[in-house]
Amino acid sequence: MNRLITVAAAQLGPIQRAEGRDVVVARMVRLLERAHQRGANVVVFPELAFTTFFPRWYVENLDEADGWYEETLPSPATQPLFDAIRRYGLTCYLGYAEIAHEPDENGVLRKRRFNTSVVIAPSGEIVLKYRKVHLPGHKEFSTIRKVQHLEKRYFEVGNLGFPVTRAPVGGVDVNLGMLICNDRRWPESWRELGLQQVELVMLGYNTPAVNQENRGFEAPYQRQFHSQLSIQAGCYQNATFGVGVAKAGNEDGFELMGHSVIVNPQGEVMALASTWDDELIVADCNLAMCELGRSTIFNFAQHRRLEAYQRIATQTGSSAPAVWQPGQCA
Ligand code: CDT
Repeated sequence: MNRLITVAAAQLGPIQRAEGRDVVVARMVRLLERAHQRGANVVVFPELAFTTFFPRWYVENLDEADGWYEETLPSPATQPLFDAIRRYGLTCYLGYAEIAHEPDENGVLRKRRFNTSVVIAPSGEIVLKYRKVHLPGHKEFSTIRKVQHLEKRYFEVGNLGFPVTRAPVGGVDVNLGMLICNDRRWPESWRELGLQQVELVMLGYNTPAVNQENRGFEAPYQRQFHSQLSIQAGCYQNATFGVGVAKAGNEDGFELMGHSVIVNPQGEVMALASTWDDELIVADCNLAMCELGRSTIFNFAQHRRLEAYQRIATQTGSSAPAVWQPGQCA
């Protein structure tokens, strides 16, 4: 039985540091309107969609950075987005910087900061929340980098795991999961979702167009290759559709990669963005496609071998192997 939904990736062009939320939200509302006109049921926005990619800017005192975060969702500034979601009957993935006043791991109530995404139902209700687990970059100002990447300063590691929920999208019940940017490069993230029979992985990203630490081995064109490679492999190996959505273009002199993409459970690209601007790409996704991989080559219950995977959940860094000696077989 076919289970068809229409998925839209709503890529955002650059957002300058001086640009206000009202301007950005108006751009996002315009993309929702276009998504509705093109028959979309679900729309995916980028990571940290309301602001410039602020982890490139250093601030000494984090409280000075509060203007880049959301303490409530919706707020008066973001309400027009929620109104449009309701008006057009869309399900929506939204990435934003979150301030939460909640107890830490020691039970102490404090102001906490996360790189967060939510799924918003057509009613405006938030149905699922995820906080980014794989935070790249560094915590302190780096004197050797031309551009800072201070995610480890601005955010705590996400504490919600990798949740998946089954929720209606355009009249079809769909197993929905989320990742954020760097998470897409880690097979562990995808497998956590795959083990919950995810059918649509939504992820937003802000990927600098140049790797600051390329050491002569990573050309700019390989940034797109690595992004797509990761998303295509994640989709194929977990029998799911995936939507990767960029914030793209030149923000205050610093370039972010585009190439938003929609991928099917065969790992094939269904749609690819071609600009560094606000751009909508759309694909019709038959969720019945997820069943093939899930019931054959990636039938986890039949083929996974937990007894051989001990290192994966017990060892963080890699360790060098024992040196081979002639006459020994390890
Ligand atoms: N936002 C984000 O996670 N960006 C990373 C690049 C990190 S380079 C220090 C990414 O994986 O695209």
